[in-house]
Amino acid sequence: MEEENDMPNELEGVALAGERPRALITGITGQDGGHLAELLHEKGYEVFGLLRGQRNARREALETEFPFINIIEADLTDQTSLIEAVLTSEPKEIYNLGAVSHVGYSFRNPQLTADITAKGVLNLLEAMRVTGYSSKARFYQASTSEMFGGLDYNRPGNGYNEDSLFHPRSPYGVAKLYAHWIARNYRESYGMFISTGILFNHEGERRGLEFVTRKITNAVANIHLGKQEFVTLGDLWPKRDWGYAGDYVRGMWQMLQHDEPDDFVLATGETHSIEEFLALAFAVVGITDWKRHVRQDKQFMRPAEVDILLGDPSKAERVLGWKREVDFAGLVTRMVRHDLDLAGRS
Ligand code: NAP
Ligand code: G4F
Repeated sequence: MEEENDMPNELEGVALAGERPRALITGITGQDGGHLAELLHEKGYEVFGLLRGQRNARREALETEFPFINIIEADLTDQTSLIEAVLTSEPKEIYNLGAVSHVGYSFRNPQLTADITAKGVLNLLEAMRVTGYSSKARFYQASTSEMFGGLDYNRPGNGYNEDSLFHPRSPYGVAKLYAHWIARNYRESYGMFISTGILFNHEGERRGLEFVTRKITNAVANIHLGKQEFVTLGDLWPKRDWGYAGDYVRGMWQMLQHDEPDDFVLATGETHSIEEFLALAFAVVGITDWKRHVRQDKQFMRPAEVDILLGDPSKAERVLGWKREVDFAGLVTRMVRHDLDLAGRS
């Protein structure tokens, strides 16, 4: 592949002499944004985070937890603001994590999802081009296992890899597929250093309460402390390849340190149902008859479901040396313990 990039390949986790590498993160208020900001700060980067909205409710928490972040007000749907963001931050690396990321929400707001999750990426790539940053900065695109769709006909036995067929099952998955391909297209067309991470579900203490894992661990903690009786969920049979977000942001960074831009799956290679997650989460607080604490409601079911996701991370392990450290049981346990701690304090 033709490459026009003249950046140093070996940041090696330390600040360059006399100059700290600068990174711009979109989606800074989200789960991955927090983990990544922390990681890059530890590695000596100057971190810039894109914050949207006139009065973003998460601004104060962001400033308190991460006082080192340089906040830039911008929105993925507003190209002028993105041009400003690139010029202000002068980044060596751009991590595009901003998106409508909730699959259920994307069915209710498909056009907004397309504007932000799909076209927002194009806006950011064009902002790089018009500012001359297409050859100065490396770009990470947050692609997703939702693009595969989990249907029988395209499901490889040992897990989806970078060459597997796509069949997205939600407006979110479709928007992410556009984003994935426009990122690859800009890499091929303009020689930009663009890597995509096809990440399977990753969770942790920073996970939003609207996602099933955190909704469960938060409820388990409250039920254990007598503050809640049951949790109301949608379908319990779908299976996901669940890993820990801290492991996955390390993989994002590794992708941008590699000498060639490429596409990488990050996954654990294991898949578990929501029922299994529930059983394990309740077991952490000693509850075995967990079914009496779970109700189901159609409002949490989707018009089309992704039945099973299982990823094959062998390329990232081989090429990048990436390895996940937290396993399924470790993930569930740390999330429940974290929520017990939080619920105990409130
Ligand atoms: P998340 O917690 O939902 O965070 C999404 C972020 O996007 C938030 O910071 C949000 O900001 C920002 N955002 C939304 N609309 C925006 C706009 N118009 N302009 C700028 N920013 C906007 O998501 P996450 O779990 O950290 O995931 C990070 C990325 O990885 C997402 O692109 C997601 O789709 C993708 N991904 C996630 C997983 C996973 O399992 N977590 C797996 C594969 C791929 P506000 O606070 O202002 O809303
Ligand atoms: O936690 P979820 O909402 O995650 P989902 O749909 O797998 O999407 C997440 O992972 C993707 C990677 O594969 C990311 F790209 C995406 O941004 C997001 O981070 O739902 C997981 C499963 C689904 O089958 C859902 O139908 O849990 C099921 N579920 C059952 N009850 C529920 C609920 N999901 C949610 N959010 N809330 C429920 O009450």
